[in-house]
Amino acid sequence: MNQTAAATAEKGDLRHDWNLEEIEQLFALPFNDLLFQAQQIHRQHFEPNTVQVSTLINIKTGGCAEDCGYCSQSAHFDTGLAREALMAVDEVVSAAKTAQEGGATRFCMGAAWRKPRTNDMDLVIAMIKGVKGLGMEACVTLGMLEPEQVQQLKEAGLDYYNHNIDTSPEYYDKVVTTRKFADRIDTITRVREAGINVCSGGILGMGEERRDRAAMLQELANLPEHPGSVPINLLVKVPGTPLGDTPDLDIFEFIRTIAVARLMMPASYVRLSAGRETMHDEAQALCFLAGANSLFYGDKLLTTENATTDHDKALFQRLGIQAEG
Ligand code: SAM
Ligand code: DTB
Ligand code: SF4
Repeated sequence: MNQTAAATAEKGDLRHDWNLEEIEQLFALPFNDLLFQAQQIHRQHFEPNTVQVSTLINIKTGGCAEDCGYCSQSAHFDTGLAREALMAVDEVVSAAKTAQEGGATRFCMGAAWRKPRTNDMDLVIAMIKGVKGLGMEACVTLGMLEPEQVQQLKEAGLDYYNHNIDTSPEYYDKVVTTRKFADRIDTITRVREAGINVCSGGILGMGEERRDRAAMLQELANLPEHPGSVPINLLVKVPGTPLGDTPDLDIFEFIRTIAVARLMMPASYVRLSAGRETMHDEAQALCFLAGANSLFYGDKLLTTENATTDHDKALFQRLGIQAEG
């Protein structure tokens, strides 16, 4: 079947009918075969040495009502993080300008909300308009959305909405209990149906099995449209969270997951996301070979450290990678 998967993707068809067994067979390929196939598919859809660069900002920090077991910002855990109110619009837009000067083409604004309140939306919309006014793409991640909020975001010109499914439906309640997997899919559906690009992926290394990683990719690829952007995060272990001392995932399993995501969603940007700060350069290089073609650029993610911009500039140079745009 691996031949079938590769052959189908070669024809340029985007499949939405993946079954778990065939995905697990891709995972089980010898590492070199898997990376070779993924790189071949990657080259049919993308310029191979170009990486899309997004910069993150946390526009509202901490105090979140949800209990996501990985998150520094949940009010359920004591992680020592100080809560902060929603940032001012001009501060956000000036941070976007700095990111643009540094080479980012997309600015992603994250808020520690279960869902935005009606009053919050006006400010978020002003932020989106400010970022768009600079000529950058705007992305926000605000939690669950009501249909009218989705419409407001669309009217503001939002390019991407990030809403991760994070893990398999089966493993979901081991990670978060304050919402259901289906809630995530509902918001993703509303966003897609409003014509906003979906950014959705997940986190690896939360103690899940390979079968969960396969099932997570199955959920993403079998959506009516593949998400335009698929962030693959490696768990950042935050002390004080339930997942703070989860054993390390074998880095080759992380790279395999990137390769399988590339094979299943050939035309999507696969983003090498959280976790780069602790990743060796060699592992990151293998992620690019496996088909990752987007990353978060900037010294900070939302609340934790990212690989530094100086380090990334040097890595791009050593690998002959160009930033897109
Ligand atoms: N509150 C909104 C939500 O959960 O949809 C938006 C912000 S939330 C911090 C965005 C995403 O960041 C999560 O879905 C998760 O995938 C990722 N994330 C959060 N904490 C992480 C961690 N410690 N390690 C890796 N990824 C993390
Ligand atoms: C995504 O998939 N990863 C980003 C972004 N989308 C919002 C967030 C990573 C957060 C890492 C932990 C932190 O900095 O708090
Ligand atoms: Fe809240 Fe998002 Fe963190 Fe979950 S991941 S606790 S929803 S900020």
